[in-house]
Amino acid sequence: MLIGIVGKPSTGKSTFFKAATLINVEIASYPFTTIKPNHGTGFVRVECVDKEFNKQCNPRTGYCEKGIRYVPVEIIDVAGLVPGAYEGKGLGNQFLNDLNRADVLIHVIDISGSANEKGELDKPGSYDPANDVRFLEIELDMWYLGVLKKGWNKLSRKMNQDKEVQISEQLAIQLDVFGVKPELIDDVLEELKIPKLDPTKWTEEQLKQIATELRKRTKPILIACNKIDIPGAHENYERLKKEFPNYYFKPCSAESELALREAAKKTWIKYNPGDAVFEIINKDMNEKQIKGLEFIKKNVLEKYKTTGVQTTLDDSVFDFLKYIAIFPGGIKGLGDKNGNILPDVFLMKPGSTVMDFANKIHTDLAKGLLYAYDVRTKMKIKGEYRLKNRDVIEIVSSAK
Ligand SMILES: Nc1nc2c(ncn2[C@@H]2O[C@H](COP(=O)(O)OP(=O)(O)O)[C@@H](O)[C@H]2O)c(=O)[nH]1
Ligand SMILES: [Mg+2]
Repeated sequence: MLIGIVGKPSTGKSTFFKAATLINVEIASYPFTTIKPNHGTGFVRVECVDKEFNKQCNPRTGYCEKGIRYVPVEIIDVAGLVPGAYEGKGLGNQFLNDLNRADVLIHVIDISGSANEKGELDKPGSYDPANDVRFLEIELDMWYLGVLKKGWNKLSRKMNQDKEVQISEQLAIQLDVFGVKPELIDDVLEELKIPKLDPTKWTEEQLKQIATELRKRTKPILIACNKIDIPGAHENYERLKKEFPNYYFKPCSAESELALREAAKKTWIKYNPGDAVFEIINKDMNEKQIKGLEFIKKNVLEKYKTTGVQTTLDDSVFDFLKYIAIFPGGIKGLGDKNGNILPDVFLMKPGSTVMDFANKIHTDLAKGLLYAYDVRTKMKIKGEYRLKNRDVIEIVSSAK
């Protein structure tokens, strides 16, 4: 699972990334601070199953707080994209390629309208963030189109000579960097009603439609409306929701989330990422620090119930990609050989089966798969059983 943080410069991508990972990265009020992508581990929240078994879990990775399991996910923060990125503007091609493997994108926009199209900061309200919503999609779609068309002439000639060449297979090879499979191409062609028989006759417009549809399916976008703490931002947020009714918008203040997580790390406050409240536990903070926290409470948490960072990450994995969280466990006990209770949680694609789960743990386990147990019901289930979110599964295999 790889979540890509994207957008033009100065919208707060690195702040979002740092808040999510607590990795020290450069944050600055001038464009192109980030050139090399930042890679790190963030977390998504899953309701832990341990209390159903009256147990306390001991996570090997991530952590569990108040019954909520924070499961690791990979996050990448790429350099800011500017219009024309797909043609190489502002090193755009290179930055786009950093996103090849991303499963889902969080588009961080400056909803206060302070950053112009190049990411230069000005007064709030000086720029319309609606432009950014359109611009990013165009860049991504054109990027896909570019890859799709690379070698198109050669491919056309090949298909003219050999009628047996399967277009979906050929395109999938070309689009392999995005993880596009032949079945996905078949699906898209069917939906767009584009005949597979003679691809050499496809028009430029049809190629564009194909690129756009493949991009949508392999790089879905959530929009984090960042800097919601700035006056005037809320009005922009409400307006954009009306202007783009089918889009996902989440009010967000990455700077607030970062401040809260850092304060929690210093044990000044108790705060669990994603929560609507925090509690001050260290009374020795100075006046400025207390004022800062009060600002966040009043202008972000009380208004929106979350800073938006954690919720957007959760929604990207569970609402958008519809992933499910699976807990390995045994019917005779939930511990591993070291006595750790429910040490792991696996994030799996929708539709995953017991066999897929066994494969994810170890290919040998899958090869020798006999059956599995649904640990809650203690029922035996087969390899082809489709897993549900928060299933607890024991694999029984002839492999040691
Ligand atoms: N008011 C406000 N400023 C923010 C927020 N997030 C980031 N910023 C500021 O926006 C500027 C650009 O941030 P940065 O994370 O470097 O942006 P990037 O270029 O998109 O990576 C910095 O001055 C940040 O402090 C936010 O939630 N609220
Ligand atoms: Mg940055």
